[in-house]
Formats: sequence, structure tokens, C-alpha cells
Amino acid sequence: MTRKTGTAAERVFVGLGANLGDARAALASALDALDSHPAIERVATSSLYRTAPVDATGPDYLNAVVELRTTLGPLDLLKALQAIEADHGRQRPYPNAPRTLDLDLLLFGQREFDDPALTLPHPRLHQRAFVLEPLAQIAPDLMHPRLGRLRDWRERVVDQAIEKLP
Ligand code: PH2
Ligand code: MG
Ligand code: MG
Repeated sequence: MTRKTGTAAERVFVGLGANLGDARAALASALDALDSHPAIERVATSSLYRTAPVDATGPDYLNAVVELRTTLGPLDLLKALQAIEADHGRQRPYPNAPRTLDLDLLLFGQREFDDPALTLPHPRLHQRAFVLEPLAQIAPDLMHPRLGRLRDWRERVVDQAIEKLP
């Protein structure tokens, strides 16, 4: 198979979430959309997790995490993710509203980036079991540029309900 993204080496991680409509179908369709992008290659995909809303109300979420390679820079990747969200009917009536699809750029290699449009690493990723658990599944030794080994942060979020789906 021809690789789509050459030798770009940085490990990029994206979180997927949905808690409105058919969340399972939305996540599956989002994976197809990522795979269809000429500059994105999906190299690992976690299980699906059913998770209680964190700092939000509404139904339980389905969450997952993927590892990507891409020749896009962080802001262009963000635009591509937002386009996929929009294609899946994403609306933003108020902060943390229930959503048909949420694609969050979590880590872009070990880059730190602070821009009104994008903060890297994602500023809350280490506080969320729905990110840490799937990340630990596909990248158990993953490091955060400031916080160290991410799997060590899981013990601080054990109060957040999360169930790995078969
Ligand atoms: N996303 C949020 C807020 N709260 N809770 C869960 N369980 N899963 C999410 O994806 C999630 C959340 C904001 O994006
Ligand atoms: Mg989010
Ligand atoms: Mg988001």
C-alpha cells in the first residue's frame, strides 16, 4: 500500500466523541472521513468507550482516540477536523452542548502551541478519563511535553465513569 503521508514522523492524536443521535454511526463515519483525506493516515484506533459526561450535561458519550500521521500542520489539521464535524451536523448552541460529533486535536508530537484557535497539547486532556483511557490503550508510553507520562494521570480521574465496549 502506498503511504499517503510520506515520512512525516510526528505522532498526532485526535479524540472523537459524540452524545447526540447515533453516536456509534457518527464515530464510524468520522473514521471513514479521516481515511478519505489525502494528507491523513490513521495508524492506530482505540476501542469505543461509553463515558459519563464530564463538565457537561446530556446523554452518555461514546469516545475513542486515534493516532494519525499527517503532512498537514496543526492549524490545517484543525480545519480538516472542523470540516468533518460540520459534515456531521455539528452545531455549537452553547459551550459543551451535546454534539453529533466532536474531533479534538489532543497532541501534535511534542509541540506546544498557543493560539486563539488552538492550544497544544489540549489543555484538559490530562483531566479526562475519556481521553486518558483510550490513549493508554493505543499509546501506553505516551509522554506529554510538560506533564510527563500520561498513563500516570489516570489515577486522578478514577471517579469518572467509563466503560470499554467490546
Ligand atoms: N466532551 C466535552 C465535555 N464533556 N464528556 C465526555 N464523557 N466525553 C466527551 O467527549 C466530552 C465530555 C467537551 O468537548
Ligand atoms: Mg471536546
Ligand atoms: Mg471539540
